[in-house]
Amino acid sequence: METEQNKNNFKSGFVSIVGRTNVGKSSILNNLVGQKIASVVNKPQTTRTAIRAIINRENSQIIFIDTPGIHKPKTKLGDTMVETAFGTIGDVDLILFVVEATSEEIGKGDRIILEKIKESNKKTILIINKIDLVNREQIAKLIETYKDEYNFEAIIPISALKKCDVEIILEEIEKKLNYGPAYYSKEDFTDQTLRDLASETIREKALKLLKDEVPHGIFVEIEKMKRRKTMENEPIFNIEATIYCLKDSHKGIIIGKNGLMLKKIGMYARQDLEKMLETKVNLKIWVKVKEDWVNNDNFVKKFKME
Ligand SMILES: Nc1nc2c(ncn2[C@@H]2O[C@H](COP(=O)(O)OP(=O)(O)OP(=O)(O)O)[C@@H](O)[C@H]2O)c(=O)[nH]1
Ligand SMILES: [Mg+2]
Repeated sequence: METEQNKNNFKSGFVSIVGRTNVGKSSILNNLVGQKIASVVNKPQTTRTAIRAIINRENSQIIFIDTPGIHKPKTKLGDTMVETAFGTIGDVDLILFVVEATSEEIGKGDRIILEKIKESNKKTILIINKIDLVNREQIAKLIETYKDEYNFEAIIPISALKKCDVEIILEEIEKKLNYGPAYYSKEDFTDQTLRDLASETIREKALKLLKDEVPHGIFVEIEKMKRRKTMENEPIFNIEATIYCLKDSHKGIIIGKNGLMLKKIGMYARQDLEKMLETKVNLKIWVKVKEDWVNNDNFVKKFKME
């Protein structure tokens, strides 16, 4: 079908960012969009759902899908996360396959993803991330290794921490996309609602501050989110949230001695939320136990792709 934009050489398409956990997928997405959409933490399994981000360029609209990292699932939540990530491969126009420059060879996890890509036969750009951590020879060797495996549209070594590197990715993607209309309004930059962004912000702070298995078992629900005016007629957001965790002992750790840990999580989250919402924020957080929710179908279904 020929549309108005088609005639004007407008391009569009869906691009899924896949890769093992912790390789830097969400960092790439945030830097591409120039807005913090997805949580970035130096711990595995940070991203839990497929998060869409929209980039509007002069002659194209690119919709990125950040996916949960591929890992060996140990819970029903883990199963759903991996299913979601692989599920996107079939649905998109192009895949960004992210691997770490520090890998000497193709590891087991990367191999599984590579095989899925081969099966799909989709156009794929290989991103070798974290090149700031290795020397040139190592990058060159990794490129050679991957070249023999698949007919990649391009192989781009980057550091997700550098803005100019991510620009190169956008140009390469635009070249490979088909002509098509803009699917989203030009003002949109994500499909995440304010509630999603608020709950992710709180979860990210908890992930960063908590240790061991505690952070992986938390789930943040926004109970209330309302903009109102203060007595001085200043706008303020009232946000009430609950952090669910797996066990009583975890609840104690999250609240911390004299409530200090919860205070810290709340303080850092509030700072980010105030920046994001551009108003003052009044944030209240409760902690509740929801035993073994990571294996509870009713809870886990919230993370399934719609
Ligand atoms: N040195 C270095 N660190 C990076 C780079 N890109 C990402 N990181 C770090 O790697 C860690 C993981 O980054 P994320 O973006 O959360 O990784 P992810 O692939 O989305 O992880 P999951 O959501 O758990 O699958 C964070 O601590 C980042 O700051 C990079 O280019 N260089
Ligand atoms: Mg992520």
